[in-house]
Formats: sequence, structure tokens, C-alpha cells
Amino acid sequence: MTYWNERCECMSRDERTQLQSERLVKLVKRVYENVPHYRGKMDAIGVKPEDIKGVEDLTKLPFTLKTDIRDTYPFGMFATPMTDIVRIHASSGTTGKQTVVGYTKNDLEVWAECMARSLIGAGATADSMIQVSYGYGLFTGGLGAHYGVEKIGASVVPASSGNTARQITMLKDFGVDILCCTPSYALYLAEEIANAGIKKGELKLKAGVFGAEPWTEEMRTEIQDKLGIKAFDIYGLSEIMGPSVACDCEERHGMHVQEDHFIVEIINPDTGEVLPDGEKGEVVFTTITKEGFPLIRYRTRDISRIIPGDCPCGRTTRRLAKFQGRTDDMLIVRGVNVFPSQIESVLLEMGETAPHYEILVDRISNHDTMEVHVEMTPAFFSDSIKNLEITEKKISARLNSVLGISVKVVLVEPKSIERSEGKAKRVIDKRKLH
Ligand code: DLL
Repeated sequence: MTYWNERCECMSRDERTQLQSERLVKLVKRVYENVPHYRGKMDAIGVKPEDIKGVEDLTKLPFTLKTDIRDTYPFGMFATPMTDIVRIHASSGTTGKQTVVGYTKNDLEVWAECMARSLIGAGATADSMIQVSYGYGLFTGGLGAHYGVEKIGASVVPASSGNTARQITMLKDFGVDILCCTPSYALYLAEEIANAGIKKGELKLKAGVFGAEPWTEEMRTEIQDKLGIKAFDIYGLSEIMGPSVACDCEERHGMHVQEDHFIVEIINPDTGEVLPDGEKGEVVFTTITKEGFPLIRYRTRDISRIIPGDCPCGRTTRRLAKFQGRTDDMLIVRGVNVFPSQIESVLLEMGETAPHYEILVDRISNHDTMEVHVEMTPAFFSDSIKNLEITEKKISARLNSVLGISVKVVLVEPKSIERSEGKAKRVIDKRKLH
């Protein structure tokens, strides 16, 4: 067995609980003193830092929601002075505002450490050539994976996303053995590789570290068959850290959570009650070592369960099963997080259509597609049918710039979208992701 950090990955459960407790106590004190929003939340329920003596007291603390981050936009939840922040990342918010996170030097060090553990678990070595085809930029995928590769002393090809022909050339010519990208892009690449007449044996590729979106075991099998590699699942979210909050080991049966840095809980999303290992619910994280943007009991909205029992790999960290959806309506389209509310905001703000719309998502030839069907106003319908295409393009361009992905807009006749008597069903997602 190979580990990056055997001491931390394989310590006894008792030792880890002790470590988590010590780190939690310090964290709570730190956020109470430095983040007015947390101080307010704790004061409101009468909890003081000295009430938290260890992990057994975690449930005394309030949950943190995405709305807490939105309400303190952009930097209100940062726990260190800006001079200590060395990197900013951001992801989609539920409306116009992004969710902004900040990292200190030490946070980036911890992130690279977790990513290093994930890559080594996937079979990387200092001799590996690793192509990072996650997007570089505000999205955490590219830079997150990048520094893990450098940490283990392997060679990184910072390909970023897009330009598939060039990606394939680099995979082949550079002798890349490990690929990091979204699972849907891996499938797309596999097809394009086949179309280019390249045989599996011509590539040195042996493993892929895929995440940022939900995918099934069936998809894993398909990627493995088509590319002739082992496919590893990696999980993360900007609010907590980015890729490598949890990752598959060589067993590929559950993603080990980096529990010396994150405390994981599974809760009943309706009652907030903590569920025992094995039961499915919403995943909640507390970041016990983060300095710049620490979060207490952050509700991810992602649904999974802890796989009970020990992993044969020897790591003692608990494992999360493949994700089984979300408790909210966030969609992940080509790796980009999209909230239907963002689309609604754009439509209403532009005011050129009626407020009746439908979002259709599909996966065609391993490529996610998104169409927004929106009703024209009766006046527009009778007056300016000739302007249809111009208006569609205008809305599409605006959505494209807000969401960061291309969306096809189709104007439809007034009253043609089914009205609902209860909650409107705005999204029709034909992909089979769970
Ligand atoms: O997607 C971080 C990441 C980058 C993870 C690269 C793995 C690889 P966000 O853009 O903030 O961060 O999106 C986070 O994506 O709450 C999940 O809903 C979903 N997600 C991420 N990884 C997985 C996965 C990055 N392995 C949101 N399986 C999360 C299922 C995933 N869903």
C-alpha cells in the first residue's frame, strides 16, 4: 500500500477524534472572535466558545447555509485580515452574486496536501505526468489539482478545459499517465480519441481522477472500458476547499474524507438530526484547520451516506458513498453549477418575455445540453415575430455571460408552457446521473 501521509491517513480512530476535538475547540474560538456573523449566530442561541469542549459538542453549534455566505458577500465570513489572504476562488450563487472564498498560505498548503493524498491513492508517483483538464480560474478544479501534482513531485500539464484536439495531442505526445477532469469530459475525450483513430495502447494513460459533478458506477465502467484505465472519484466544493475533501483509494469503494481537516456529519435534511453511519442524508462539513474561510457545520445540500466499516486499503478515515443527488435544485451542467433561480433572475431582469419558462437538460453524445424555453408576451407574439431570433440570441448571450456556459434559448408561444397548480416544475433533466 502507498500513502502520501501514513500518519494522518491511518491513525487510530481514537487518536483522530482527539485531534479533531482539539482543532474544533480552537476553530470555534477563532471564528467567535474574528467573524461577527458567527458571533451573532452563536450569541442568538446562547452558545459560547467555552461550551465546546470536543467533537461531542458539535451539535450545539448552528448550521451554516449558503445564504449565510450570500448575506455576508463578498468577504464578510473571512476570519483573517485580508493581508493574510493569498488566493480567492468563487462559485455560482443562487442569484446574481457569486459565493466567494479566500485562502491563506497555510490553507493552500493543506489543500495541496489533501490533493497529494488523493493522487497517491489513485496510483500517482513522482514520475507521473498528470494532465489537469479541469478549468483553471475562479473554479477550484484546475488550480486545486495543480498544486497537488507539484506537491508529490510529479509533472503537471496545466491543460485547463477546452480545445479537445490539443488535449488529445498532449495526452499522446507527452505520455500522460493520469488525467484529471470531469467524468463527462473524460467520456467525451474517450470518444474523440477513438474518432481520431488512436488505439488504447498508444496512450500511457492508466488512471483518471474525476469529479466536480455526479456520475454513476455505470459511467465509471464505461470510462474505464473506453480508455483502458482505472477511474477514481474525487469530491469537493469551493466553500469547503475544492477538489480532495474526499477521494477514492485503490479499492474505489467510497471516498475517504480527509478527517484530520474536515469533520463530516450526515443529517436528516428536514429535521437537522444527525444520522448514524450507513444512513443516507445531507452531508455537512466543519473545516477544523482552515484559517481564511472556516465554516462550521456547512450544509452542502449533497446527499450521500458514510460506508460503515473499515477499508481494506488501511486508511482509517471514513468513506462517503457515491453522491446520490442534492436536496436543492442546483444543476451541474458540463461541470458548471447552475441554479434555476439564476436563470429566472436573468429572464425577469431583461423583461422581454413572460415569466413562464422551462429548463431542459440532456446529455447527447456525452455532452450536456441546456435549453431554456420561455414564453413570449402576447404583445411580442403579435407585433414582432420577426425579431424572434434576435431576442433569443440576446437572452442567450446574457445567460451565457451570467452562467458561464452556453444555453440555447427558444421563445415559445404564449400559454404553451404547462401551468402548475402547486410548485412549478421548471427543470426537466433527462440525464441519468444517479
Ligand atoms: O466542483 C470542486 C471540485 C473540482 C471537485 C474538481 C472535484 C473535482 P464547486 O464548483 O463548488 O466545486 O461544486 C461543488 O459539485 O457540492 C457537488 O454537488 C458537486 N460535486 C463535486 N464533486 C462531486 C463528485 C467543485 N465527485 C459541487 N460527485 C458539490 C458528485 C460532486 N458531485
